[in-house]
Amino acid sequence: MRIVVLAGGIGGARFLRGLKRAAPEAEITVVGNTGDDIFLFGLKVCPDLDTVMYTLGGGIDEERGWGRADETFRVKEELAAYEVEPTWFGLGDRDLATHIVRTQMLNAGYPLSAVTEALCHRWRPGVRLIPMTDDRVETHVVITDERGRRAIHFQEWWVRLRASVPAEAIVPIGVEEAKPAPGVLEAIAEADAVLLPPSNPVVSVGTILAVPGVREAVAAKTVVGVSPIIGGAPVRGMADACLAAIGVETSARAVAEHYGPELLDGWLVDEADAAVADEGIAGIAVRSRPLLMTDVGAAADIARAALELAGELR
Ligand code: FO1
Repeated sequence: MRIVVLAGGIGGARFLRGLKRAAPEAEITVVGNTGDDIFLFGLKVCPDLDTVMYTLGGGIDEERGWGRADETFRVKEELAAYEVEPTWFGLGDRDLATHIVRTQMLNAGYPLSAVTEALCHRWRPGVRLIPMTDDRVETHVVITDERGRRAIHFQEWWVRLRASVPAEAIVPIGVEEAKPAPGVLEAIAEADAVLLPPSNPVVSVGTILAVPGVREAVAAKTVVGVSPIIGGAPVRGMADACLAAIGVETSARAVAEHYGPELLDGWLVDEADAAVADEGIAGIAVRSRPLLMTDVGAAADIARAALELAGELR
């Protein structure tokens, strides 16, 4: 069975760990979000690609959900001692090696997809991880604060501000000119199912779908999504702040309607939102079941349910 997953960071990575257990024989291709990428100290940092690679490769810091296990922050401390900014982004010493290797390869002319493949030779995530595009896309957020109305990098809004200042607009800069990375459209076309994990529907899944050609390719397939919202709140992260920015209510129903029946064929909601399954959503088959990924087994059960629903709908 060939499965394609459009994944962002922590939620997507944890879902993928369950999917691997639920479908050990499946050929899984992950199309990773790169809108969160940021250049820091001359290095290209790819948070969502690294979170998937480390989580599936066994190198993730389980408690944080991002960055490396057994991490130290000596370089970060030294940079702060020089008073260089930004001091608000936690680049660990082990993690820096990934960004140094990535940046070296990019500077040597390798596309991000080739770099990601090379990094995965070490981590062996057990899936094919492809960035959504090899072109530069960077999500920026428009806010108004004491310095007036301005655009800041998504990571500054997310990490330094903790999304505490309303996002007036969320703009994936460069996405209109971006091309799907080699293999992305082919993997989607050959897939038996495309799964939308409980990643951020705006800045992760939404950004991947915004790469020209991707949404149309995905919409042609059997697509099942897993709600990132349970009982009106995101399980983790600040998807509510992102949904508010685009005028979408933070609910399992609203996110499915936002994706739309032309994209989604099936939608899993938590038992807290069973009413959505009872009432139904036009054009989308809704099922309710526990959606908290409390451990790998729970994530595997959710992934299995998503695959079963996809099988019903194919
Ligand atoms: N998230 C934080 O909340 N604080 C951090 O200091 C931080 C550092 C960081 C470093 C590398 C990396 O790959 C991810 C990191 N993240 C941090 C998470 C990151 O902001 C998010 O994973 C995504 O961009 C949103 O999904």
